[in-house]
Amino acid sequence: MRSLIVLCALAFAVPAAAQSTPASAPVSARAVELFERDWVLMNWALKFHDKDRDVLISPSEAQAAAGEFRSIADGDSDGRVTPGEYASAREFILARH
Ligand SMILES: [Ca+2]
Ligand SMILES: [Ca+2]
Repeated sequence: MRSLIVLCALAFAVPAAAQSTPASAPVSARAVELFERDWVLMNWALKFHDKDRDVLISPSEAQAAAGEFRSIADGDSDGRVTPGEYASAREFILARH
């Protein structure tokens, strides 16, 4: 009985794990990643969305580019880009631009 109480005390003594899941990255940061991962998309984004022509995709430029990419890629307009849709949009961009 006593050991149980000690265990409980220990359990409460351990600070609540400060491991709260990190807030999901802002959309713009993820948009930048999308282009950093894929040079085809990066070239396309630089060509059409590098508004200040510094040859860098800033978060706001990435967001605009990602928005356009999504509208190109989302063939069935369900609001999500599946890997298949992503691949065909990539092909489309590669062939056309
Ligand atoms: Ca730029
Ligand atoms: Ca879709």
